Amino acid sequence: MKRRNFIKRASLTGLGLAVAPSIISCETETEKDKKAITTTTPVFPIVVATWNFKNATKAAWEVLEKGGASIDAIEAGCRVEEADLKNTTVGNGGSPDRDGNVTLDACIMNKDGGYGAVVCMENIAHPISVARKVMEETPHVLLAGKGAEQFAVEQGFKRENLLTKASKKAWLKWKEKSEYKPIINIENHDTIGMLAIDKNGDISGGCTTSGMAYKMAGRVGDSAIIGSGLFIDNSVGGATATGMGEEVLKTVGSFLIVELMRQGRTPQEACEEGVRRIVESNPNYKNFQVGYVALNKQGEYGCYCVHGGFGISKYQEGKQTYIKSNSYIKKA
Ligand code: SD4
Repeated sequence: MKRRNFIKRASLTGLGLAVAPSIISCETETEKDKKAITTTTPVFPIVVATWNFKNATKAAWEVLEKGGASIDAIEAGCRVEEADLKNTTVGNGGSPDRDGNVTLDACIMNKDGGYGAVVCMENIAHPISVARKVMEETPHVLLAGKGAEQFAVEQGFKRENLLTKASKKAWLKWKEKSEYKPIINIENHDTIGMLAIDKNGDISGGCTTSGMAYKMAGRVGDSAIIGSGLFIDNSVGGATATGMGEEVLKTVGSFLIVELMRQGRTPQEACEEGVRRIVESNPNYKNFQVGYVALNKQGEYGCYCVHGGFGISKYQEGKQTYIKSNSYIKKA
């Protein structure tokens, strides 16, 4: 029987491209095994995000390039989308629920396993920053609704109306029929999930959304829920999700992907397995989209989705790239 090694991947220290893999094995690894592992060259800093969020990844990259911490890069990047009035699924300009109220969900995780989140929060344009305050300034991890808004105001955030003219017009049009039928890659799929590794090799992540357009009042999706829309483990890597939140929640998708990477899968293999778990237990899978992106501590990334049409933006070595994701169902 082939011997299996149990490997804890590198805790990377030092700046830039430094490689300092530590291998913890409960059996003796062969010289060949050692070589296979130690030849992996991490390339960071790096930032990846769901969809083609060029401006967001650029803002994050600018922080990373100067030697900034990954948590600061994540906050800066996510804020770009939250402020973009044309993005109707994140922050200011997000589509409202069926009653016309814009309710936002966001979470952030840092290199130390810290987690902060807000769900169903109204009138505050930058939930990612409020989530960070929850993580750093309170003994809690998750604030909801009015309490989250009250906390944000106490922290100095401004109350503002997030329902733009365009979003209101679209909502009034939707109300004429009040049908809720997701259209793949169109209805709600601009949620930003972002993962970044800084020059020290530390990973952080964030995810921010207004959720499904015209959702039921009080509905909360996966994006702000630890392990579902986002999970970070600084000894392994991170994963984040976009798409039909209910499906991600039921399979605890991001946590699953990070655990699979811990067991030795590549980010690509782990994302594919995350999607497979969803489609194999849900005969309705042709009717919704879910997309994952994952990043391990070596700076290797992967992405996968149910339907074609999803992709990720990446900034690495001073260059921005859009990467089209492979999908479980091939695009017709
Ligand atoms: C949600 N996952 O609220 C979010 C929606 C989304 O791209 O990701 N849209 O279910």
